[in-house]
Amino acid sequence: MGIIFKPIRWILGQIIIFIDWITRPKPMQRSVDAQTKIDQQTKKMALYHFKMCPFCVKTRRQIHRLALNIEDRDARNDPQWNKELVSDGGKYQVPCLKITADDGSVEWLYESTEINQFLDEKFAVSN
Ligand SMILES: N[C@@H](CCC(=O)N[C@@H](CS)C(=O)NCC(=O)O)C(=O)O
Repeated sequence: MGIIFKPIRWILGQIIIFIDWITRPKPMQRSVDAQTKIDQQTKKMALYHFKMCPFCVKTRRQIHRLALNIEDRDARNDPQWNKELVSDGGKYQVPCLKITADDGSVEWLYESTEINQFLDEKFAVSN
């Protein structure tokens, strides 16, 4: 069965990536100072994702729309990120946003809707 579903999944993934690419929202604009401040905060975040997962596309679009510089970590193909997601995050599910607080404590936020809401509440204001 995998021999049939794998190529179908791959083709669907490519279509999703293409549609995402041609319909990308315009990133929001901020002052240089505001963007620098936000870059400092997002330096402590990382998005564990799969390239072709529709839920990850949804979150990556939000990151793009909010003009956030958040490191992408491919949890499907990179064994380091795969292992870290499962052992530290608690489960093999993407997207997952790793958020490291100033005191060093770490939160692993799962669910695309929750991640998008978190980012929106934190970064949608432009100044
Ligand atoms: N409700 C979740 C669904 C996420 C989901 O189903 N992700 C899939 C990839 S598209 C996953 O992590 N699958 C794990 C696996 O392939 O084992 C969300 O909105 O984030």
